[in-house]
Formats: sequence, structure tokens, C-alpha cells
Amino acid sequence: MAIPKEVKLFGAAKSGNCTMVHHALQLKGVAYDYVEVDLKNKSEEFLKLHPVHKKVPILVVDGKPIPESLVIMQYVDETWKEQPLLPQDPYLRSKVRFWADFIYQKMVPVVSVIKSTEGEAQNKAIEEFLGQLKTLENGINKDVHVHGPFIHGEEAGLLDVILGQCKTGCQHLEQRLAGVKLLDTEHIPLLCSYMDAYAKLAVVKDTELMLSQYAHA
Ligand SMILES: N[C@@H](CCC(=O)N[C@@H](CS)C(=O)NCC(=O)O)C(=O)O
Repeated sequence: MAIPKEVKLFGAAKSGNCTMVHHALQLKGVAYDYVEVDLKNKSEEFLKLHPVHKKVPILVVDGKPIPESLVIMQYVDETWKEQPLLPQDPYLRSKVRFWADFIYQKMVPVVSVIKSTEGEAQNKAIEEFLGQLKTLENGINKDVHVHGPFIHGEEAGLLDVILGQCKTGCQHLEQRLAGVKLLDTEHIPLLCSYMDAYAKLAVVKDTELMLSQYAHA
């Protein structure tokens, strides 16, 4: 397969799903152009890219659009071989995909409940989320982590990218829910240490700086 020539990311500066795609592209050293989408006033150009989805991020590779952050990151990993984001071993790959899916399909919906409720219902959702964090910590350590500062070992991989964004999301949530600690080093010491290692990577600062010009968006 020929290496793509033109790579364009349509995203929004405030979107965590888009930030993960920036990180994945930059970790792999892929050169790309960025288009900031006004989500309140989506352009015709953007709407034509994926009429079903109509959400960011969308990666356009040599004119072909790819939606969904998790699908995009796996596409990027399969297309550019430098610094693999997924393990080479198929069994280990299945484990990484399982835990990525757990975060997207099980944890993200609970975060939505926390954001959209109050009182008893919100407390119940917070408890559920804390339990999921523990399940994730135990599962990742049993299934994926071998040795090194990152979940994937010596280099950051797909789960590190996703967890990096989880950290940002949880910090915002903690500010909103004054007094509630979601990322507690006593409760989930290993996840906290992977997240801290990831936060120190240059791609994190570089993306933040690049997107700061759209902070008003
Ligand atoms: N599951 C999708 C979620 C995409 C998504 O929800 N994008 C939001 C921004 S984070 C969006 O485009 N919202 C605008 C809209 O729904 O109109 C992914 O991971 O890419």
C-alpha cells in the first residue's frame, strides 16, 4: 500500500476525541494539515465529508474521509508503521482493543450520566465510574502492561493516548464536582502513574500550544 500524500484532520480545539487523533498522528511523526471546524455552524465542505456522522474528528487521507477517533487511530497505526500504537502480537492486540472498547463503550456513557444528573443519580454514577477505573487498572495490568512507564511499556501506545485524554476529562469533571476526587493515587496508583508519564510527553504540550490559537472557538 502506498503511503498517503495528503493528510488533513478536521477537528475542534475543545474536543478530547480530536486531541487523541492529534497525539496519535504526532507520535507516529505523520505530517498533516489541521482544519478547525465551527461545530455551531458546520461548513458545507465538512458536512459533505461524512453525511451520516457529521461529528469531529474526521481524518481525510488523499481525499478519503475516515470518522470516529478510535477507528482513525487504528487506521493511522496500520498505515504508518513507525512507533506502533498497538502490539504486534494478535492476542495482545485483542486485549488492547478490548480495554479501549471498555473505555469508549462503558465508561464514556457513565461520564455523560455524571454530567447530566444531580444528587442521588449523580452519586450513583460517580460510584460506578470509580468502580470502572479500578476494573480498568486491574485489567490493564493483568492483560497488557509488562514493564515501563507507560501502559504499553517503554513507549506510549493506544491505551496511553486514550488514558491521557481520560486524565484531562477527569480533571475537568473534578472541577465541576467540587470536592469529588476521581483520580486518586491510592485508589488507582498505576493508572495515575501512566497518566503522569504520558502528560510529560512533548506531543501533549505541542498539541496544546497548537490548539491554543483556537481557544476562543
Ligand atoms: N465517538 C465519536 C464521538 C465524536 C463526537 O462526539 N464529537 C463531538 C465533539 S467531541 C462533535 O463533533 N460534536 C458536535 C455535534 O455533535 O454536532 C468519536 O470518538 O470520534
